Amino acid sequence: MTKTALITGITGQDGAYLAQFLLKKEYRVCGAFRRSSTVNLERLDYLGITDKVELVPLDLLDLGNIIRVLEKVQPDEVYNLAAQSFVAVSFDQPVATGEVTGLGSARMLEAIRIVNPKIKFYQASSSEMFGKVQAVPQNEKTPFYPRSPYAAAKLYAHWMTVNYREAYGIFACSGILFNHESPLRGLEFVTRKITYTVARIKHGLAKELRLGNLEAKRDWGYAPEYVEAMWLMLQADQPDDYVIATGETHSVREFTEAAFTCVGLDWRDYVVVDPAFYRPADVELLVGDAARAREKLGWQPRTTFKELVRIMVEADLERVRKECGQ
Ligand code: NDP
Ligand code: GDR
Repeated sequence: MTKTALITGITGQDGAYLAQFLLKKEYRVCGAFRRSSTVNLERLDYLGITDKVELVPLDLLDLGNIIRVLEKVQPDEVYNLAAQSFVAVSFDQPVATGEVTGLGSARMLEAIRIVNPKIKFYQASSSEMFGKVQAVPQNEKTPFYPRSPYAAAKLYAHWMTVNYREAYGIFACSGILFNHESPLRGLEFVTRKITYTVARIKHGLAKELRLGNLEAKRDWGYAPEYVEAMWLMLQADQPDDYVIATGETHSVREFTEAAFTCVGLDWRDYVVVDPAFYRPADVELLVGDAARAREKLGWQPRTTFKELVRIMVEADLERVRKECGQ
């Protein structure tokens, strides 16, 4: 029988890749988007799947709206990917971030409890919850120490997910995903900012790349592989929480160097450190241990750091070529 999935945050990076993955598995995919003056379907268009997804307006701020959408769509699985997901902005908009990223998940869980507690639920949790890290590498047992309003909101949503599982028996999983990137990553995030600017520099359209903290280290994986882990979690016999990561860490400086090397340039000739991009508090080192996911879900990353950088640089070179009509 055809399964139905409801994905919140369908217009974002992960929403688009997850929709593509579930369509291949012959799901009926309903994509929840928030109403705005211009709905951004760029990523679904990029993957050529806009017409294959049933789009439904949904705002995580509105419980009544969520309840009506669940009643109408009748999903078997809900993937809650919607969030104010940019850490830097969360320092300027802490309350709005809490409303969407924290309480938004609580509303979704509450709606599931009211409409149909048999719906399986995936929560997009984050390695940012480890923040000022208490152990290296981080796994599901590592204590959390959030370092931003975004991370604090995600931690609330994580514990609500655990609580709805334990209190009401809902099949609710929290995927603690480490950074994952792709050509569909938003331009405000450091990896895409780097690869897009490198492509513009290569085409003579930019002269410099302004960055903040070059020493921050992240465990960067490839987004299309990470959405597979979300699905695997909801197919397991029992609901649980899983770290999803590559187990390797690299600094922003290393990512920058690798991206410039892809186009035969020396990063030191172009990068300007600009304190405007520093955060009031930053997360200095993340590296995940995904052993539980490997053992229980059979999930493993496949794309290496160097391959990831190359995929992103090549996609941006192609984009910039088209943008300047070459
Ligand atoms: P994006 O920022 O690309 O996408 C976020 C999505 O949330 C967009 O579709 C956005 O819609 C939507 N959204 C924002 N506010 C609301 C709202 N009030 N109601 C409904 N929808 C809303 O994020 P990613 O795809 O990168 O990440 C997906 C999820 O995973 C997020 O929750 C993120 O915090 C989390 N995460 C991401 C990681 C990563 O490395 N990418 C790692 C760990 C966790 P719109 O297009 O209208 O802005
Ligand atoms: P992050 O991603 O905060 O890890 O959150 P981001 O790419 O924004 O920052 C990574 C690190 O790079 C440093 N940095 C810069 N960051 C940005 N955006 N712009 C810059 O110019 C810059 N210079 C240095 C940052 O200080 C930081 O240390 C992402 C999001 O997808 C979250 O939603 C998700 O939960 C986590 O990944 C896991």
